[in-house]
Amino acid sequence: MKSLGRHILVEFSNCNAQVLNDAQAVEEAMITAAKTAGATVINSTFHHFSPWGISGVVVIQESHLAIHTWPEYKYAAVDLFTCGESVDPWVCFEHLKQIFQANYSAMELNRGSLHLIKKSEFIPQATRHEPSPIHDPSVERSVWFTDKDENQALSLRYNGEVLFNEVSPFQQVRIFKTHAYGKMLAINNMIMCTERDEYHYHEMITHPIMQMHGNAKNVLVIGGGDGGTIREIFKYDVEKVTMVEIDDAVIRASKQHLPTVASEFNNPKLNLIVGDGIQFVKDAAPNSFDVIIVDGSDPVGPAKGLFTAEFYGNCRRALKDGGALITQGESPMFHEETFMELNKCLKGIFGREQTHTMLFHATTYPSGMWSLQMGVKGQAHPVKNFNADRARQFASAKKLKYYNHELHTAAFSLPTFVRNMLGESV
Ligand code: SPD
Repeated sequence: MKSLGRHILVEFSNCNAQVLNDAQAVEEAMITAAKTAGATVINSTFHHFSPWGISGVVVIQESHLAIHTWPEYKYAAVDLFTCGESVDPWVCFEHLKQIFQANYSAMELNRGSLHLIKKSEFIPQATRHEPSPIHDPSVERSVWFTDKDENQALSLRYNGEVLFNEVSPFQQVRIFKTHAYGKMLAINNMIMCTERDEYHYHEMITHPIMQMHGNAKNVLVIGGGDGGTIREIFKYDVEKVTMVEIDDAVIRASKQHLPTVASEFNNPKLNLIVGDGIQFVKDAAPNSFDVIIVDGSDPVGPAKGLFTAEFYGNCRRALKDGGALITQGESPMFHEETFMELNKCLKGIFGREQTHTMLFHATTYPSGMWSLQMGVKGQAHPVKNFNADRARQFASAKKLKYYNHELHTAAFSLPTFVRNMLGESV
């Protein structure tokens, strides 16, 4: 033995980009590479970056395998380091080369060359009596889903399994089982909802506008494919709810894995249309709806058109007089620009005095501070025309968990920096 360890540095190029962006596949490839070479896997940690890229380490009894991927360059940087003579790191290399369908260049370094270092007597101050436990990697797997922009992120740990994974014609729809928040729906690399905190969003996008209106019978939902918003609407005595969701995969994923969210799809008052909500409001008859709820994703992919003046102009036309619209309004901390532009757009369509902004705690959206923005067709005001007693009784009768009559008013009270962002006087 000439050295303590062998270290192979590998440049994998021209790889399969989809594989390099699939945390589960990369982790499996790395673990299998280690096992194929006869290494003993202790645990692994993989982190999925948003919008793409993966970092991960597999710790083995004989040292470690590490990777970072850049799918957009079809490139992965890989370190394969093994101590002793029992494991050949080139076996790991061969396995990964095949899985990534990669070209490569690689170099091997001897680490701890025995020409340079000598063994001395080492008497540890504390002796380990028990050998380190070797964990079952399926129990210890530690993979992170990250919703991020270039500078900020929110990450949730999940167990490495993807319960639903479909690339629809519009987007990638996935369900993960997270450790802290139960099952989670993600679209592309953005968190849409989790079992543990979905009610924050769904109660707040529904009840303030429904309580303000007071007698909504005909409601339109654009998006909302997980079903959480219609679940809340059906707590009212409505006559008809039309929901237009562009992506059937979101509905199927939610029905299959989020049954407490997708609980009202069989309601006979639901008119479910799988289609384009933007086109739907363009074609909608004027003065049709009491309330429109835009429960869309962030402004990328098919949701981009939900952030335009044309769309909100059509929505206003489709509202009855006295009706109102609410839309998920992004975050003043995470999507500052979109938040402000949307507000400007709504003020242009509905009027300055008829546009209102709410904030609530979205614990699994990056920054945790999320907005909902409302446009009113008429003179109703969400705080001044609000019947607190009726809202209190409703929230209590329906056992709501986030919304209550006091929060209704509080949600429209904005921090000074947000008012300044929106050009509203303090
Ligand atoms: N960044 C997340 C914004 C998501 C808004 N829609 C969530 C869908 C929940 N029904």
